[in-house]
Amino acid sequence: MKEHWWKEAVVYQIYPRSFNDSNGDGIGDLQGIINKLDYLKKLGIDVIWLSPVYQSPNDDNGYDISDYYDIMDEFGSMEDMEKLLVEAHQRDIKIIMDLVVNHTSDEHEWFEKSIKKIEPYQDYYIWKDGKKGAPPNNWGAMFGGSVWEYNEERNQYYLHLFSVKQPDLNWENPAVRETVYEMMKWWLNKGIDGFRMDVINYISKDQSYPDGKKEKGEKYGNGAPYFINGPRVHEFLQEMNEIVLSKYDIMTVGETPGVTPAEGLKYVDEARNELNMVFHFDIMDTVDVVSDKWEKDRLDLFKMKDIINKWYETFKKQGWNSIYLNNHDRPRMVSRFGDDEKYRRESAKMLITFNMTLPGTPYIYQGEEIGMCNVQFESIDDYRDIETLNRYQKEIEKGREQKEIMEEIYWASRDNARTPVQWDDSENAGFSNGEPWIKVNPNYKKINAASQQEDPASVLKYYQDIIKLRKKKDNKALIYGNYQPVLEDDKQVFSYLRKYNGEKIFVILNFFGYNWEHNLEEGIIDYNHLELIISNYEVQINKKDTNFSLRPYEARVYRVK
Ligand code: TEU
Ligand code: CA
Repeated sequence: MKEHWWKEAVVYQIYPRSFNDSNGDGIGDLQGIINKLDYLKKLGIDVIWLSPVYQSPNDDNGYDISDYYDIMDEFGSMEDMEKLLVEAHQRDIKIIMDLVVNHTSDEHEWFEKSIKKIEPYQDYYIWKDGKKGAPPNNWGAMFGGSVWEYNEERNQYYLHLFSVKQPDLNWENPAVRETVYEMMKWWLNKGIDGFRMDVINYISKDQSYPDGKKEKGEKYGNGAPYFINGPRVHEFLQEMNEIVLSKYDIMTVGETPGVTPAEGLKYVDEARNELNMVFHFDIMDTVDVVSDKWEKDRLDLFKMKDIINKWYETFKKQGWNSIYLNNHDRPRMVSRFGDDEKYRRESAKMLITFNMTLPGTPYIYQGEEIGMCNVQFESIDDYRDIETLNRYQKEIEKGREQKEIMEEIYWASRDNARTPVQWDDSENAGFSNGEPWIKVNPNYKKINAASQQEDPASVLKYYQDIIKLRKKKDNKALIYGNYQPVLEDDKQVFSYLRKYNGEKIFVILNFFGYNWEHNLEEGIIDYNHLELIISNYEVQINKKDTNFSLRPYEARVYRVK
C-alpha cells in the first residue's frame, strides 16, 4: 500500500463560529483559533479542517459564500487568516479549507449579475422557464420547499438544492469550472494544505431535469437520483485534478452523501485521479431510521459491522477511507452511539478507540475530545440552525404536537454539535466574554477542557494518549494494516485484527452498557501473547484465564506478540 502523509494524519474539524471568541462579540473567530493552537498541538492532531470562513451572509453559517476571496467580517481579516496559516505551520499543523462550490450565496456578485444577464455570468447558475406558471419540476429542497425559486427580474426560476439563498452553480458551463479552479489555486498558493469539498457529488445534474418520485403525503418529489453522482461528476473531478489538485502536495476529502462503497471507490480509486477520500454516511445512518434523520433507531451492531466490512473490502486495493462519528451536521457522538449520562467517559473513550483503530483517516469534531454532549433547549427560539427552524415550522403547520417535534430536534438537530466549545467553568464556558450567538450547553461546569487537562482519567487525556499511540512507529498496523473481523457473530462486541509487515494489533470493544463474557476460542487469538497497549479501564490480565470479560463500554487494544 502506498504511504501518504494524509493517511497517517489525524484531522480535527473546527466550526469557527462555535470554537473560540477572542474579542467578546459572541462569535468564534480566527484569532480565537490561533489562541488554541497549543491546545491542539498537545492533543496531537496533524490537520485542521476549517469549516467555511469566507465572506457570507450566514443564511447557512458560511455554507453560503458571497466572496471566496475574502474572510467573513465576524471571523477577522485576510491578515488573520495568513497569521493562522503561519502559526499552524510553525507547529506542524496543516490546514484544509472547506470548498463550497455546488452553490454560492444569492448575495454573491456572480448571482446578482446573472439575474441581470450580464456576461460572462448569464449562465453561471441553473435558470429555467416555468411550466405554465409552475416550477420546472417537482423536486423538493434539502431545507424545505421547492428547489426552484422564481426571480421576477429575470422572469425565470433558479435551482437551489439547499436554501433559497444558496443557488446552485451551473457546472455545465466551462467558464464556471475555470473560475472555481482559479479560486482553488489562489488559496493553495497562499499555502493551504487541501480541501474538504462540500456535497461534491451533487455538482452534475441530469440535464433533462425529470420529475422525482413522490412519497405518499409528500408535496415534493425526490430529485436525488438525478443529481447524486450525476452524469458528468467524475469528468469534472478528473478535470479539477488535472488542472489543480495534481499540481500540489495536498489532501482532499469529498463530502458525498448517498454514495455506496462501489460508487465511493470511483471518487478515490488511485488509478482514476480524483480525490484522496470521501465522507460516506453509512455509519451515521445506523442510528437513524434510513432516509429520515429525525427518527431514532436502535444501534444494530451487525449493521455497523457489515458497513465497516463492505467499505474495507471495496477500498482495500486502491482506495482510502475516512472515519468520523460526528461533525457540524450531526449530533454529538457520545449522545448518539454511546451513553451521555452514566457511562459518558467510558463510552466516549470506547468510541474514539474505534475511530482511531479502523482503517482510514480519523476525523475528530471540536469538543468531542472532552466528551461534549447533545443539548436540549426548552424553546425553539434558542435554536439557530436553518434546517432545524424550517423543519419546526413545517411540522407545526402539519398540526403535530410541539413536544413531539422538540423531541426529534433533541435527537437530530444540527445545533447539538454547534453549541460553543466548553473551555472552562467560567461564564459562557470560557468561549466568550460577550453573549454567545448560540447558548452554551448548561453542563459546561461539569464538562470542560480546563478541568480535564490535568485529570489522568479524563476523556481529553485519553484522546491525547490514543492519538500518540496511533502515531507510534511500531503501530503502523493501525494505519496501513489490513482489517480482519473477529467475533463477527457477536451482537454486543466489535472486534478486529489489524496486520502489517508482521505487526499485529487486536482491538476489542464493548458497544453497550452492560457486561460481556466470552470464551475466546483458541485459534482466533492467542491470548498468551497479548500485550495491552491501551484501555479505558484499569485492566488486569490473567494470562491463563481464557474467559474474557468486558465491562460496560470497555475498550482494549493489544499488541499480539
Ligand atoms: O451538507 C450536505 C448534506 O449532506 C446535508 O444533507 C446534511 O446532511 C444536512 O446537514 C442535513 O442534515 C453540507 C454541509 O456540511 C452543511 O453544513 C450545509 O448546510 C450543506 O452542505 C449545504 O452547503
Ligand atoms: Ca469574535
